Amino acid sequence: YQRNVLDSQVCFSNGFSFGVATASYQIEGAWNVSGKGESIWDRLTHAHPEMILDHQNGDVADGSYYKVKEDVALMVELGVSFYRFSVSWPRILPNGLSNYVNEDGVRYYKELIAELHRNNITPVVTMYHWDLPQCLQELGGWTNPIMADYFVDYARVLLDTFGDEVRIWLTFNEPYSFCEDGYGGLDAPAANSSGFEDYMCGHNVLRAHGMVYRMFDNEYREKIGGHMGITLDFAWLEPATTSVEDQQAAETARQFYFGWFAHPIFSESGDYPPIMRSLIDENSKRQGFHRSRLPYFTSEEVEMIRGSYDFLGLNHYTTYLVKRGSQRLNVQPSFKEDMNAVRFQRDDWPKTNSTWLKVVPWGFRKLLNWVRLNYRNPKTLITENGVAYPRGLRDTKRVKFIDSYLRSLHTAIYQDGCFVIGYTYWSLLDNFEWTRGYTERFGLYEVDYQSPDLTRTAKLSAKYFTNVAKTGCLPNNFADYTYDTD
Ligand code: GBH
Repeated sequence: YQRNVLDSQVCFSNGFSFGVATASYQIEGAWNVSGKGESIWDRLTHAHPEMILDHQNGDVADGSYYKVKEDVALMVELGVSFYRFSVSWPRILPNGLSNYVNEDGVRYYKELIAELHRNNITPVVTMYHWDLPQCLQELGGWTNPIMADYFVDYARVLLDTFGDEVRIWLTFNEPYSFCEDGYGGLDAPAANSSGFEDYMCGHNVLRAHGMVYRMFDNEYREKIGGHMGITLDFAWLEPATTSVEDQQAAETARQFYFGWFAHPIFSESGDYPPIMRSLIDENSKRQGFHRSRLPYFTSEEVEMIRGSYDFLGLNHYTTYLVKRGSQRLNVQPSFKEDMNAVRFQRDDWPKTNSTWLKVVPWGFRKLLNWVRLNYRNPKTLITENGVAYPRGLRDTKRVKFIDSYLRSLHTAIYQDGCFVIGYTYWSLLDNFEWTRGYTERFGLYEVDYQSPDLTRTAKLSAKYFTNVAKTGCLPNNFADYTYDTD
């Protein structure tokens, strides 16, 4: 790797912020103490350890429930200006419903938020990062329309309890992931119902998001100020060839993978993407259903959801190529059959420790421009970007990953005019990576899972990220971080 020393330095503007992210189930541990209720991830990992790559669970995880000061100290060391974390719904409302609030859960998040403020770190709070109370799952979870009402009740408790101290809110993390992988795949609750329950989940989550945003707007904004958005997962989808067929397939795939949630909220017209609507309606009809498997919004719901954001939270990790699928309409309906496109990655793209994640920095710029053009350049916070490599403190590959993605982001902002206000690295710490257990390590800090206090140790990438966060610039002497300097 050679960089001309005369290259002018790549810097982000003063207002641009750097932060780090985590999520409750992935780091907290303390799964059944101090009144916390059971979540769908507690249930899945306990009942089906074989569904987790290393048969592990989040019972202990990083023990962050007991390490408020220690974890915030790491962020102080990094020099980041915000911390994105999520609240565990069953820790606050053990029965899922708002008639009983668990005071110890409230105490924990209050302490965390206070410690952040003491250190000038802004809390960015995700209301839902996948750990639904198990008792609500017994009612059908997100496939039950009443879940939107219960989510509103939960959100009200959060805004009443933490609204004075938290000004930046995200309703959901990656509805695509938890609806498709949860109701059509192997994430909790591991329902095997793609083409049905995934769409029901999405529908109710979109309603829930819109309802909470309107409640925030009507009842809280004036009192507490603040901003509310939603985090969506956008992998870039590039046509596999220049053929018209593959270009169409790629655009259809974008509409299915991110338009599903982005179009109803961020587009000018609202509602589901027209191509998704028409393909699923047609397929359902041909398959003999009397109604579309993709539910319809009322016109009031379309209006409620349309524009329900102050900013877009965007998670970006990787890129796929897309080609037309070979639709088999007589098989079991599914999201993939409806979309009739297949995504895959090139073998010569650099590998990481996640089978799904190849290093493709140019996709970041393309994706941001697609968002700019399709959704009127929304104010965007990158709420996750990161990579897993095998254990080790001298993680030069992670340094290169972050550096290359930040360069692509920089070009998208300063050359192309994409409206991005900050970047969040996933993750502060190695943590429980869902069905991949502890086998994928994304942290800037390594966690020693053998040690009784789950010792955290900075990787080289933490040193690199500190420099970026403190100066706002990417180091010219990039080589400092690619070989051993100590
Ligand atoms: C993010 O999702 C999550 O928001 C975050 O909680 C997580 O820690 C982070 O990724 C890193 O994993 O089981 O091999 O088929 C990113 C989107 C969607 C990527 C689900 C992985 C499943 C891969 N993810 N996908 S696999």
